[in-house]
Amino acid sequence: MTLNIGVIGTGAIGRDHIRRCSKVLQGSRIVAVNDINRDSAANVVSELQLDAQVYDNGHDLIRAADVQAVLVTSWGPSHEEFVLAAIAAGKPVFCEKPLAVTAQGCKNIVEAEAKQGKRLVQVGFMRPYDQGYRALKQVLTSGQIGEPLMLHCAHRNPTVGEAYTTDMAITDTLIHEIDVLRWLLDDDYVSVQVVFPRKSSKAYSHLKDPQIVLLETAKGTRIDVEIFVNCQYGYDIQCEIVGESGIAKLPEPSSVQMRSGAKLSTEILTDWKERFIDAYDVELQAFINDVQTGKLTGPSAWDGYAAAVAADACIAAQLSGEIVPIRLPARPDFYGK
Ligand code: NAD
Ligand code: NAI
Ligand code: ISE
Repeated sequence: MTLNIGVIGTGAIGRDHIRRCSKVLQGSRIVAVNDINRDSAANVVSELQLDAQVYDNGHDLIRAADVQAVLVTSWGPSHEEFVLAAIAAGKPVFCEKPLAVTAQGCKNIVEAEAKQGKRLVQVGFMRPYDQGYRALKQVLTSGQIGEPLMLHCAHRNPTVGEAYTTDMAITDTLIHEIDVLRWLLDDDYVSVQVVFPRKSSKAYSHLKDPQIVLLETAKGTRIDVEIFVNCQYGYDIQCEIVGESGIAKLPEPSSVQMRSGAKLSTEILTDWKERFIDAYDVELQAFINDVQTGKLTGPSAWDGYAAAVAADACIAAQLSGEIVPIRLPARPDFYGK
C-alpha cells in the first residue's frame, strides 16, 4: 500500500522531506501541499514534478479525503493548531520540532491524543535514529564504561541570521540535545542553569553567543552543553560520556582523510541538512511503516512535551542566571512505562 501524504510548510525542511517521501523512501507519495506562501508550495510541486494538489490552507489539506497522513513542517508557532486538527480528523501526523512553542501547547496535544485513544503523533526528533547516537547508546547500555557520570556536549553552527534570538538557542538548537540525551541516558532532567561566557564579536549585538547550559538528571548525571551558533568553522555536534570506568564519544561523520599541502585533514560539514541526512530518512521511513502497520513507535507527543518542559525551564534560567528546577509530571500509561 502507498501512503498518501499531505505536507504543510514547504520551506527548507518541508522541501527536503517532500523530496524524501516522493523520491527516496518506500511506500509513500505526496498528494497535497500547502504553504502560507502559495508560490513556494506551487514551486515545489513543479520542481519535483509531483502529482499533488496545492491547498490554500492547512486545514483544508488535513480534511482532504485523499490525505491519509500529514507532515507539519511550517514554522514552530503554527504546529499546535495543525497537529490538533490532524488528531481531530483521526489522521497520523509527523510534526517537526518543536511540537508546540510552549509546554502548555504540547500538553494540549498530549491530552487530545490520549482522549482520541490511539497514538497519532510522531515528533521530528531525528537524532535517536542516527547511527552514531545509536552506537553510543549501545556502548552505554552494554555497561562497557559503567554508569554515566558526566556528559560534555556541543552544538555549533557556523552562523545564524539576524532573526535568531537568545532564547532560540534553547527552542531551536538545544532542543535536539534536550531530546536525544534524555533518550540516550533513559533519564529525565531535574534542574538547569545557563551561563554566558565572553560574547563572540561575530554574533549580532542582540544575541548572547556562546552559551553554556548545565543540566542535572534525576539519577544525578551532570551535563554541560555548549551552544555556539556563530563558531564560523562548521556545523559540529559533539557528545562525550564520562562513565565510571571509561569514556565514550559520538563518532564523527565519515569523511575522507587527506594528506596534502603538508597537512593531514578531514572535512567538517557546514550544513545541518547533511549532518543527519540518513537519520531523517530513517525517521520518516519508520513513520510511513508504522502508519501502515497501525502502531507509531517513534518520538511521541509525550517526548515533545518533555522537551518543552525542559526548554521552558532553560529559558527561565537564561533570564535569571539561577538554578531552575525542571518538573516533568509522571508519564501517563498511554505513552508506555
Ligand atoms: P522555513 O522558514 O524555511 O520554512 C517554513 C515554511 O512554513 C515557510 O515556507 C513558511 O511560509 C511556511 N509557513 C509558516 N506558517 C505557515 C502556516 N500557518 N501555514 C502554512 N505554511 C506556513 O523553516 P524550516 O527551516 O523549513 O523549519 C520549519 C520547521 O522545521 C521548524 O519548526 C524548524 O524548527 C523545523 N526544523 C527541524 C529540523 C530538524 O533537524 N529536525 C531542521 C530544520 C528545521
Ligand atoms: P525503545 O523503543 O525501547 O525506547 C527507549 C525509551 O526511549 C522509551 O522509554 C521511549 O519512551 C524513549 N524515547 C523514544 N524516543 C524518544 C525521544 N525522542 N526522546 C526521549 N525519549 C524517547 O528504544 P529503541 O528501540 O532504541 O528505539 C528508539 C527510537 O529509535 C525509536 O523511536 C525507534 O522507533 C527508533 N528505531 C530506529 C531504528 C533504526 O534502525 N534506526 C531501529 C529501531 C528503532
Ligand atoms: C535547525 O532548526 C535544526 O533543527 C537543526 O537540526 C539544528 O541543528 C539547526 O541549528 C537549526 O537551525
